[in-house]
Amino acid sequence: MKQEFKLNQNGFVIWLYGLSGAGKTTISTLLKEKLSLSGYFSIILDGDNLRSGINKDLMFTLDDRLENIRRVAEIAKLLAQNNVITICSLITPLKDYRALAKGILKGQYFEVYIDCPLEVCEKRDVKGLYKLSREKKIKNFTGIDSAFEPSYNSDLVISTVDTTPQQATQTLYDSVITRLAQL
Ligand code: ADX
Repeated sequence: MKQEFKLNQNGFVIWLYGLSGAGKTTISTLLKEKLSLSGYFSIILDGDNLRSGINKDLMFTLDDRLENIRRVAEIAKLLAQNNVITICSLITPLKDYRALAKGILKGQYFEVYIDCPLEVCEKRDVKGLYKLSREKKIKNFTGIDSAFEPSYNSDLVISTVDTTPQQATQTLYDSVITRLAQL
């Protein structure tokens, strides 16, 4: 008799939010690697990638960001319902947006604030976008001329100022493994 294949893990959504340049993408990638080495299958849904495909019709107005978050949360829900651990990496700048994601994902939502002050993100300026924003060559840039509201009641807050990406990921990984064991 054929055996139906099913992932031997519970679905779960790790939602990383924070400013551009805070370290979300780096930590997502390292977390996926660590989870994989422990036998967990995960998928990354990254704002930048999604915006070049399924969300390429969306800009950075408040309404479009809301729709961006809604779509990603719905995709994450489908994946998590099929036992996939889903790592979402989006700025998700407003509390209301995070509340929307949480409302869609309910008990499977695990919110992580990747905490890095604007000055530090701007100094890193990995993609050169802060410079463009200061020169007014792009508009509605988060933290400069578009709002960012941190909330310190997230499930986890990880500062990326005085830690290496590996240390930050280890903290996140430990917390995720604890939560997975409770599901
Ligand atoms: S969100 O606000 O809707 O959650 P999302 O995470 O999808 O944002 O996309 C953010 C990425 O888009 C940034 O990492 C950056 O590379 C790029 N980007 C381009 N323009 C902007 C902008 N005006 N504000 C923020 N990010 C921007």
